[in-house]
Amino acid sequence: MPTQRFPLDARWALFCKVIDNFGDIGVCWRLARTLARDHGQRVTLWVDDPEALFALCPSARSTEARFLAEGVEVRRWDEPFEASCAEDTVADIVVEAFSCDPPAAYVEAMAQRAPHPVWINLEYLSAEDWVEGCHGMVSPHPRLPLVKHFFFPGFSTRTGGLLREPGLLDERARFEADPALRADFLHRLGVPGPDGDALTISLFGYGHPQIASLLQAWIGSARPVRVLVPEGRMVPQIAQALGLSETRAGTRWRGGALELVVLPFVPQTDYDRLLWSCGLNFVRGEDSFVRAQWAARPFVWQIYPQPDDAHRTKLDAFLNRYTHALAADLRAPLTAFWHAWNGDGDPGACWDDFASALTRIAGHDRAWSAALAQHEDLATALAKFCQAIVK
Ligand code: TRH
Repeated sequence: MPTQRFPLDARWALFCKVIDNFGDIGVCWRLARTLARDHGQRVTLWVDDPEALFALCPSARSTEARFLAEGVEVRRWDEPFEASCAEDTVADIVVEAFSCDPPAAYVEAMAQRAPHPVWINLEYLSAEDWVEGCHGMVSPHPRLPLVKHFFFPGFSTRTGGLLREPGLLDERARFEADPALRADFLHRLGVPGPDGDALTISLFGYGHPQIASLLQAWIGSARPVRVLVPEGRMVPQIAQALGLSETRAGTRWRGGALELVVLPFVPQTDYDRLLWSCGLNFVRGEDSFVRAQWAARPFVWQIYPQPDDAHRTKLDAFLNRYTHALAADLRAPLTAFWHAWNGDGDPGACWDDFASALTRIAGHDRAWSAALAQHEDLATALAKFCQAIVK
């Protein structure tokens, strides 16, 4: 479904607390940017840790508490939050990401404003069935005349959908159609020469206790494997397993069928190009997980671990949806590898079966991505949702 620019002309405030890693700011920055750039909205992004934003968007770097980046006004969310700061900026639509609780002074100012702003809690992404029932539910404030609306991303038309910028899939198609774009992109990242018949893999993850076993499987693989690892938590573990003394971007290692290259952590817009350049993408958390699906290539998801193994239910809910239309002889190796990569099994031992299935799984990923693209994207769905509340 082509993304439509929506008619709303509103002031938005997005609140983002960086709990850890890059997923909180990754989702908020992507939403803020698409609302401002693609849909002409006036957006302020309040973030408590702008450094995380600068990692995703180095050109935004600023020492100011308030600055403009790619059409978005970014403001540092300091505590204590000054009430005057809230009063002059209360927006028409207030989005708190992942129940991060906007500052009390801001919420008080929302209650003073007439009409009251639309208040959204943007939830975490899950493929579980209960999400459809909870999407759009409301929660009245215990004391103030305000109502919070729960907006759930998701994989069905009865949810808020997935973030997908207009033109993203056309951009991917142009990139895929022009091998020179890919070669130039990889060259700029320090990846040496063409990959020949190697399987090129991007490896983004939280680290893995059994990474050594997977590296051994790649070293002994029949097909050459070129692994591109962005700087981050995975690299020290790999360095230890391979005995590397260097861990910085530019580090290369060869052994058996494996060629490994440490990449710089790329800007968020380039991360899509990295995914489009690979035959298999290891992704994690929430935002990279969604981008791998827009890349329409085989991928492996390392889910964010939660207490009491709650993430396992979430993992299987996604696997059930995603592999529903997959032939049983492909579903089994895919599921075994995904489980192993999430701590239930040995990824090295599952690699060969999974690798043999990849060519056919790739066809499925194409279809899966195209089917998801039939749904309305999250920014459009959110704006329509807010507009319906205002009316
Ligand atoms: O970093 P993540 O693991 O994020 C999270 C957080 O841990 C969060 O607390 C949790 O709630 C959430 O997961 C579920 O993974 P994620 O969501 O994929 O975010 C990574 C972002 O980093 C994403 O926007 C892509 C981006 N990125 C780059 O811009 N450049 C890179 O080189 C890489 C590897 C990633």
